[in-house]
Amino acid sequence: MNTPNQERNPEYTFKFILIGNSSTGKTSLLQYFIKQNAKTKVQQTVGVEFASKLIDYKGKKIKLQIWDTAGQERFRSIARTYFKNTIGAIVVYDITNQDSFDALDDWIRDARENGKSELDILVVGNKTDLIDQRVIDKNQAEREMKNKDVLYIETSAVSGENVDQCFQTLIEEICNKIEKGLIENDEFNPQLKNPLKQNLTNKTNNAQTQSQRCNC
Ligand SMILES: Nc1nc2c(ncn2[C@@H]2O[C@H](COP(=O)(O)OP(=O)(O)OP(=O)(O)O)[C@@H](O)[C@H]2O)c(=O)[nH]1
Ligand SMILES: [Mg+2]
Repeated sequence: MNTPNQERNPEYTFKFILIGNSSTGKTSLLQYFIKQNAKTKVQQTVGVEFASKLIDYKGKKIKLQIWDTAGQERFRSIARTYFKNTIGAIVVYDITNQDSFDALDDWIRDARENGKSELDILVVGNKTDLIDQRVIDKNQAEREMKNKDVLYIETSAVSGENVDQCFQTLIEEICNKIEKGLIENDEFNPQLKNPLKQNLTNKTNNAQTQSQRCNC
């Protein structure tokens, strides 16, 4: 269990963003990750939603701030404004939906154009529980994502398969880069960078989602 002090003073704070076509399961994946069970009714996201969770990674406390964007076209320009300071982008498609797979190039381009140069991108093929409806072959998807130089994982927000691993994969990748000195350590340690800002960011609650619009 996390103590109030650990909540206030995580070793790192990582900002992630969830993007991808509407109905691919971004909100469902986030809900599962936060609550550790499937949500029966999920509302289409309007604008952007926010969730925060404190993670233990190899003995380090890492605070994840996750922005869940709306996939509908009319919200796309809003989503682009949320890439500031984002270190991990999770691009979700639905393995039963060809259009959502075809749209990946656009979403990846958005992430690369609007995110930091160090931004790590993880593509997620969601809805693996719908085995009979799969239209995207797993091996083909893995090959294509390797060519695009992005990470790849398949998940189900209904069964929970690989949901934790999805976030874990990005955390691991980023921590490896920090260890190798490829990303500045203090970039994600607000205590080192700006103590005042740290106090402000820590006002978000752990493991709790809340709808809000924020341009931080
Ligand atoms: N079978 C199955 N259904 C899923 C899965 N993930 C999400 N869904 C369903 O797909 C629908 C869309 O899920 P959402 O989480 O709202 O999708 P979204 O990507 O957040 O959509 P927007 O907010 O419009 O961008 C809902 O009916 C979910 O219950 C999954 O892994 N398996
Ligand atoms: Mg949503």
